[in-house]
Amino acid sequence: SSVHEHDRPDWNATFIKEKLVNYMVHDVGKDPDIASERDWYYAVVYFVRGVLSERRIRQNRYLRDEKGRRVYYLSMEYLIGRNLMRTVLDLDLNILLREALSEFEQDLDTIVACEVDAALGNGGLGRLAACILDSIANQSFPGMGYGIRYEFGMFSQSIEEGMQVEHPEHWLRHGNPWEFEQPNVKYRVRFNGKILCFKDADGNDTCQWVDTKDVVALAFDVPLSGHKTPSITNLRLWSARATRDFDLSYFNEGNYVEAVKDKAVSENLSKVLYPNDSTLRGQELRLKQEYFFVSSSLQDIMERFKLENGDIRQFPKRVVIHLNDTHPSLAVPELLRLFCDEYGLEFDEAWDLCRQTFTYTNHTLLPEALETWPIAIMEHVLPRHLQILYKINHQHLKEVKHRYPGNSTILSRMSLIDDVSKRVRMAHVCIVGSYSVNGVAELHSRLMQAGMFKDFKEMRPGVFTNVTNGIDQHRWLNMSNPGLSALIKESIGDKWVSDLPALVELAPLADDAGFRRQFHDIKRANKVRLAQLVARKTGVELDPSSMFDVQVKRIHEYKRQLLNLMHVVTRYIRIRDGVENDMVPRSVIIGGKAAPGYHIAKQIIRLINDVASTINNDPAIKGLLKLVFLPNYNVSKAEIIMPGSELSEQISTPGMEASGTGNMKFALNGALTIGTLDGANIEILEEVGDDNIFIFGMTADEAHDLRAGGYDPTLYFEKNAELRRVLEMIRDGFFCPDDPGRYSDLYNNLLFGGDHFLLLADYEAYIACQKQVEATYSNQDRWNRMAVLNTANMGKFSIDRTVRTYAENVWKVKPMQLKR
Ligand code: DL6
Repeated sequence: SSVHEHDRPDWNATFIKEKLVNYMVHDVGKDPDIASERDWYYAVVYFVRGVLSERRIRQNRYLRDEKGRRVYYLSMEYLIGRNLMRTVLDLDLNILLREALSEFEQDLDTIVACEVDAALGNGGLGRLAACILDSIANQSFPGMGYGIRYEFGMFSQSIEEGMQVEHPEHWLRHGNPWEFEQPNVKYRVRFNGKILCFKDADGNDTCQWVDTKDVVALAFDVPLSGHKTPSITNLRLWSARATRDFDLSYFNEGNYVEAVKDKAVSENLSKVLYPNDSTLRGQELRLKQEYFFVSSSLQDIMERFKLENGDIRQFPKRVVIHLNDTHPSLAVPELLRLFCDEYGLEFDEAWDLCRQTFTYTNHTLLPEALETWPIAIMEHVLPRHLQILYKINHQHLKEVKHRYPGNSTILSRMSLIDDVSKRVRMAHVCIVGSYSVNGVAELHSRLMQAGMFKDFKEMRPGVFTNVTNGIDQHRWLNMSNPGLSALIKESIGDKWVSDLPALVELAPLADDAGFRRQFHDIKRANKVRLAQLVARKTGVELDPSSMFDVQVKRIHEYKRQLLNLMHVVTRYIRIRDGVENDMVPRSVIIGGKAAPGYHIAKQIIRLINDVASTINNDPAIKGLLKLVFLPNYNVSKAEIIMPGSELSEQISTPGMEASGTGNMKFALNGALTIGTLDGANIEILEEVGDDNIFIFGMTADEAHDLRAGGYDPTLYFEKNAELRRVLEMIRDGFFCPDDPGRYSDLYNNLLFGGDHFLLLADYEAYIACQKQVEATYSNQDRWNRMAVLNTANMGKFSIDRTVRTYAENVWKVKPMQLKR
């Protein structure tokens, strides 16, 4: 049957108005005359979702017929944020919708703000995954994403008495109008049980996994639009259900409560996103979540493959499965299990097929972020997978021995199993199971190959590569900065919206005083918008003529929010001492969530708030300095923050931030970066040139050498009186006189805990660099020129380039665009 194509060029506001009334009456169930803004939000989403659904169905038919190679993106996190405005722009409905809605006295911007952020991710890794799906659609690659439909996404953060308080985010409270529940797409996922191994009738060794405890995975589809293309990307999210809503045996025994309890336990699997971005302690529930997600996704991929191709040996020709970090690493033993136990392939052949199927991205070098699972837990939860992992390891170590005969050190270093801690190293599983392994920025990929994966690189050099991250310009400029986008379109046209490198045509305009003035005025208006947000959320009034200096990201020691704070305190001291009356007025905005169990990160938030209330209430400051912690940083806040920022703080310890993507968003919106030679900052420097960025401190190699030579933070402390004063004020409770010992742990950690993140070593260079920033800001013409050149030179950081690189070099898939 033909799926009627609604997205026709002859649409007009009357047609859309009728559609909206239909959706309001038939799907929302409300009278349009008295419908609320939220009701209108639902009606509008149902309408655009309908268009996407038609496209999804037509696209799936096309892909089924064409039988091309497809990529499946497996990620435990997707930090999507709000979806409506971006979709409206993609479908080119902005003007028509506004017109249609005005007939009901409704305003699209107000309606868009009714959307709750879909926060199914922690930070950079989840946001990248969302951008990648968008770009797969933009460029019509045949691919889709799989994830978990967490009932509780990333917690929402409030600040109470200066401290972070976490609140559960029940984002599905009012339902999710974007999703399609697929009651017929469900799979059984097995846990626990035992393994029976025997010889079958032909004398082959066979294993059966029996007496398992099962859960059902139910699919929900969220179609994501591409920009002005009929292609979409489907995101399939799994929700856990009990195998039977009420276990009959309990029910027959009259034990109703036990039956309900069992159901609740099963459904816990998709209940909550783990709110840690770089440490995952080996909790059994997390392992079960990972397997739940991997098993259902692979069963679904297999189903689709079988529908299109009967020969399992062709699997890698048609299917590439991308592992977004190690979180989906169980896909490796699971696919092998399916090949051997369900399809009867021999181990060697099955392993060969697996290794032609997977690709893996590493997102961090922090050792504590590398997932390992205790063998004891694996044995209990996934006994068959542990057996398979042992078998893979046996095969792998045979290859290692062959390459390095008699070298037992390398053997134990490269093993999938850490024999000392008795844990499975999931990154090793991903590397041996994949035909491509990449880092996310040049430096990160180099350090990864020279450091933690060095042995693997030596053994399989062709497998390792780099794919520098990118961002989605549709969201991060076209949608969230309408003022600047309009100016750019007036000046150089709109090619950049789908081809970001075209922004370079702006570069000559950096020398045009009139253009710079317009650019500046737009920034100013965006600063006012940001100041309003800050005032609404914190009560602190920022002066839009002060410099907006912003650091927003997860709170982590390696990201060095504390170094930022040390600069603020330094300036505070100088102002109070009367040595800095010519200072450029500055508003420092910091935002980000701390993992709930990360004590030091929470102390950092508290200290920011203590310092803020001291400074902001000190009349001696005379408007020269303000500090504010903006609570509950999330995607929709970022959309206001990025356009309104002037200075972007990217000050991680060199060698520790894999890439960063916030750094790209700020620069695209004309903020200048103050940063270290870390992650993608280095590539931003290459693009904008060293005249247009503020770089300070050491390189990753120097940082490494400093540590190797026996870094002693107290030497820096002794040498620098100003630094000493800053740290002593923090230690002695200057900012918290009622509880003076509050920050002694932070102080001790820096001075006597080794200062692993090298704050003291970088302090002086950072303060000097901040002075340079100010000198530049005093010359607004120069600053604006630099800002324009930042926007103009961000072409490289489009997610479309990132995804194209994956498609061509890693996934080996080609665009398949459906005809309109
Ligand atoms: O690749 C996306 C993003 C990078 O931009 C950040 O630099 C990096 O910190 C982040 N990594 C994680 C690691 N989590 N785990 N595992 O979020 O990835």
